[in-house]
Amino acid sequence: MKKDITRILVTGALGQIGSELTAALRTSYGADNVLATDLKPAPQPVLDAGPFTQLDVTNADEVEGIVRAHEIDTVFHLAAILSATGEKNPMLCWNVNMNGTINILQLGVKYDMARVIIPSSIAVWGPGTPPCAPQETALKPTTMYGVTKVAGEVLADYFFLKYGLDVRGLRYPGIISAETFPGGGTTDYAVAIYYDAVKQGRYTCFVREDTALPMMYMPDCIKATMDLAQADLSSLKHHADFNVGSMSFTVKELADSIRKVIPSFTIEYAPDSRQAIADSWPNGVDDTAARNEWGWKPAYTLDEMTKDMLERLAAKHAAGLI
Ligand code: NAD
Ligand code: AKB
Repeated sequence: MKKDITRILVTGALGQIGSELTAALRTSYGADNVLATDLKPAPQPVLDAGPFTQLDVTNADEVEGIVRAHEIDTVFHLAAILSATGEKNPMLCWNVNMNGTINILQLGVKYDMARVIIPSSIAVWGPGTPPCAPQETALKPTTMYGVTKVAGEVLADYFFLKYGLDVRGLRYPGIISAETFPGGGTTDYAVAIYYDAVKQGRYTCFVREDTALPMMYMPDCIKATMDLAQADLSSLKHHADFNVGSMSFTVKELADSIRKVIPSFTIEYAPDSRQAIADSWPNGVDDTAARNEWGWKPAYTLDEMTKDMLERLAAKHAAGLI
């Protein structure tokens, strides 16, 4: 039976997804019931918005102290090292992603938690994956980040089978947002392009113009995460590895979408080491299981996202915030 979510811990809460997910969770569950944590210290606006504690997820004792002191029954575990940073420092990626995850899972069992949510990624796939990645297919990533995401999914499913811990996870595509700049991923170009379009009217892209990857706008990412967390356990056949799709586009199509709003926008290409990572991932995902098991349905199209992103970033630019 599904248990109620009441006292929430968010790890990695200052990151791209955490900064917006924390706010959404506070709206749904009450500001004082959502403890935001991160390795980094929080700036004043974050401290003003609700409870925050600095926390290193690789330190099991420190995490347990927080779980006990705040009577945590649910964790949204977002602390991680992403693909591009992970290739620069693979052992850091292994340490944070694997030890952070096992610490959270073990505490989930020890404190009989209602739910543990651990995001996965399209990085679980590698070369040879069908262009539209099926729910069930070989997982052979060629990045350390991908290795940790595959291991994290398998570990989480093991904790469900062995201990009955209600762990859930989604394979996010590249997430696009205007609130917090992404932290060291390969899909960061799909965010940076909007910032540079607004600030300079041009962008130099670190992957080729024909690079096509699955992407999702942040409001859909937040909705997917909150909806999966609240889904009926009895309707779930999958647990930690749901494919979730929204849109897929090439960089050229993305630039064309921006030109519908900023006709003078120009783009150049200077592919770097992140091209190989992008080339190892599929172009799209089949998310039939998420649609059937918990009703997943994205809302935004590419052009709707572009309009919203450019409006938000233009307002931030005008206010001197970017
Ligand atoms: P991010 O890099 O923006 O944020 C991660 C946060 O974790 C950072 O604020 C960082 O300070 C923190 N952190 C790093 N090491 C830590 C440690 N030892 N202890 C505590 N905190 C630590 O990442 P994000 O984009 O917000 O990603 C959140 C989750 O979603 C990750 O699991 C990531 O793999 C997954 N994901 C993200 C995307 C995306 O496009 N953003 C796509 C697929 C999957
Ligand atoms: C990255 O590029 O590393 C992330 C991801 C797709 O997991 N955005």
